[in-house]
Amino acid sequence: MSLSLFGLLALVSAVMAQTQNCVLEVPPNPLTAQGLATPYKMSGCDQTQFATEACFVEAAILDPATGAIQIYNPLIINQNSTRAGFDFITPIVPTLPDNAVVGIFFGSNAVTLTLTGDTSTCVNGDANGVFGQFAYCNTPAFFSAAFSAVSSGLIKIPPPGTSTKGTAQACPVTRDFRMVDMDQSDNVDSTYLLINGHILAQNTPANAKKYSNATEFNNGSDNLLLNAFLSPTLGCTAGTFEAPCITCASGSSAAMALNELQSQFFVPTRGPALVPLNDDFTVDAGNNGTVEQSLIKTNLYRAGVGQPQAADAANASSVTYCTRYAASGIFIALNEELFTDATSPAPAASNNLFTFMANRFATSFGPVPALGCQTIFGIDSPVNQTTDGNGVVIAATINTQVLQDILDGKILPLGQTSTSTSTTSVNTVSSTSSVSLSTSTLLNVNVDSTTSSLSTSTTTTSALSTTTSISSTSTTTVLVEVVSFFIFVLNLGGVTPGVTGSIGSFVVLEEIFVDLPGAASAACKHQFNSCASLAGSAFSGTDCLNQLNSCNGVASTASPTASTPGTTTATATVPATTSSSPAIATGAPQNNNNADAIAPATDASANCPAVPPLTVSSCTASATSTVTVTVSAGSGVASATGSAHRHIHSHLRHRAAEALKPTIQPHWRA
Ligand SMILES: *[C@@H]1O[C@H](CO)[C@@H](O)[C@H](O)[C@H]1NC(C)=O
Ligand SMILES: *[C@@H]1O[C@H](CO)[C@@H](O)[C@H](O)[C@H]1NC(C)=O
Ligand SMILES: *[C@@H]1O[C@H](CO)[C@@H](O)[C@H](O)[C@H]1NC(C)=O
Ligand SMILES: *[C@@H]1O[C@H](CO)[C@@H](O)[C@H](O)[C@H]1NC(C)=O
Ligand SMILES: *[C@@H]1O[C@H](CO)[C@@H](O)[C@H](O)[C@H]1NC(C)=O
Ligand SMILES: CC(=O)N[C@H]1CO[C@H](CO)[C@@H](O)[C@@H]1O
Repeated sequence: MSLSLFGLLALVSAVMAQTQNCVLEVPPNPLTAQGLATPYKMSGCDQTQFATEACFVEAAILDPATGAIQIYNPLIINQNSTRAGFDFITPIVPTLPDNAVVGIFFGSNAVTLTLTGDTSTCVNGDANGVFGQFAYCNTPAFFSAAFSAVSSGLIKIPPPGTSTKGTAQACPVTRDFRMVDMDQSDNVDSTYLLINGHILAQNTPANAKKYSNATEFNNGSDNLLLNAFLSPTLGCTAGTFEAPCITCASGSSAAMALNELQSQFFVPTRGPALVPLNDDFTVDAGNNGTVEQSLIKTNLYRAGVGQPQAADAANASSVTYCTRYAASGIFIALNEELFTDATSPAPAASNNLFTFMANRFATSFGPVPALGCQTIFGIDSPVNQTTDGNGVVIAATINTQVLQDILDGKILPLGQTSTSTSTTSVNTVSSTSSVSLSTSTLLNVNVDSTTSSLSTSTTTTSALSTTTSISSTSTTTVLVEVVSFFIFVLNLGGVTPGVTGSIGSFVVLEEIFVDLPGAASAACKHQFNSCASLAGSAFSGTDCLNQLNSCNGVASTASPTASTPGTTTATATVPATTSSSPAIATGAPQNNNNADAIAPATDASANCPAVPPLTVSSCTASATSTVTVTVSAGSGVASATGSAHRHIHSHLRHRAAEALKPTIQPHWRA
């Protein structure tokens, strides 16, 4: 079985000017057992041409009562009755639990995939074009239900763990900058059988046994790369997350839904790699053959793979993504010896796992239609590749110094200069990112001032201890003003979003609730999701869960005693370490006219160890309203990009709402 990668294949295909545009007819009621067991019909492409034209469907089925997940791969056949691949073996019918929540993911080896048929729950792009090789049906609902099941303890996700070979390293997950490619999170693990060259079938254990001479085909994916190559090579197989699968020869399978879930709750140290604006699946083609970035399309894509929405373009920044992506080349170089001894996933392209990874990174880091990182930084390829007479990469040298300089902010995007004066800009950005963690998912929080020591904000300067060390320390004070009927003071991963509105109609973000406990509980859930999206090395999903439980406790008794919400100034969002209890930021109500709804401030001293990748070297909290955190950047963390200030105003709410609209009313390309 050979393997290549969707994105790279897309690139190659684009270069070769192939035009396989597949149209896949979604059967009626695709989320039911019968719909799942009805073959999807392909036109425009030939499903038997696996490497260049096949498409793949992968459903994740959740039982919300038990948390059980099963994977099921609907079959695809050719619509054209005179073609091989029109004949098929009747699909096996899955057993769905009551209230099953079904999400369906699509992957394709062709250039584009467009869905037709019963697409009422499906999204395959925005009004300006399809994603390309990816589409989904109902997966936002799947992830929402799955996140709840994780929060209530029904789903247990195995931790990815630490590698047992080579140097000890955190095992990669799919949202890891060390292993993403030019279009992350586009992978399904589906495999199918082609029997006697013309009959298509699911790769069920029975079919696999009966037709042992059939051709098994799969789509190349980051999942396969991770599960079949990187994990074994690094000694990381203990953390593989699989689920039962009746359409998989072995009876169980990894899956896109599982990879994204694991990534959600075990966030890599450098932060999660989330679909950015420069992902080639989320750009739109401009009129002149230009490529135009689209926040809407990026957010549509993210919604389909369980990733948080980006509040603004800065939150899906290609510069930030490219900066962090530099870590990949360093990771590959670090593991050169280990990877050189491992099999190449694509022998026709590279002779071992090291040259494969180096080539894949170089291509992805390269010019548009890849991520365009090289162009952003104005550098030559950081990878020097040597090929043999057949074009197979047989050696590679990675310029890790250049990559480290990008990570360290010493190499800046073209046209950008550091704005720092006496303190380092590295810390400015680090500070900013710790701030944006708390604000961008909490859109109706008014951030009064999020300042670094470079700031002139009068609100916070009194609380700042001036930075003296030029090299690596700065002080950040974060003041968040929350207008809310409900204040909950534990802030691990961010404050609870405000509950506003008026009695009888409480608003949390864009949702309306009749009663305050219901609204407060929704606020708790948002905080949990934010917490969970950050959970990883600094604090665990369990910490988030504990926080959620105590938040729900306070929420259940919340009652407004005033007709207008109170204003509370609170916060620092510095995650605690795994071993400690959730970080506590003191909330000191300033305008506390609804004391009943405000939980008592429990602790004046914030518990503030590390924000990955920052190290907290001192931390003091006053009993009033500010927490002062001194952080120092870890090595190779941030670049000198962005500004030290981040003001999130209420209009962002509307922008976010706009951005979300297409999720509700997907547009389809004719
Ligand atoms: C159907 O398949 C046959 C045989 O490959 C081909 O000649 C014909 O053009 C196809 N028809 C359509 C509509 O694609
Ligand atoms: C594959 O196996 C089937 C059933 O055992 C047999 O009928 C068929 O001829 C075989 N095909 C090939 C190409 O060997
Ligand atoms: C193509 O690009 C040129 C130069 O940027 C611009 O003047 C022109 O209007 C564009 N054409 C279209 C159809 O967008
Ligand atoms: C975007 O916001 C999320 C939280 O919603 C945060 O985790 C992430 O670091 C932000 N990313 C960027 C690039 O600002
Ligand atoms: C790439 O390798 C070749 C052969 O070793 C060498 O001549 C060349 O200078 C290298 N290029 C870069 C950019 O390192
Ligand atoms: C893109 C990709 O990996 N395509 C592969 C799908 O599976 C077939 C059969 O294993 C391979 O030949 C393709 O290369």
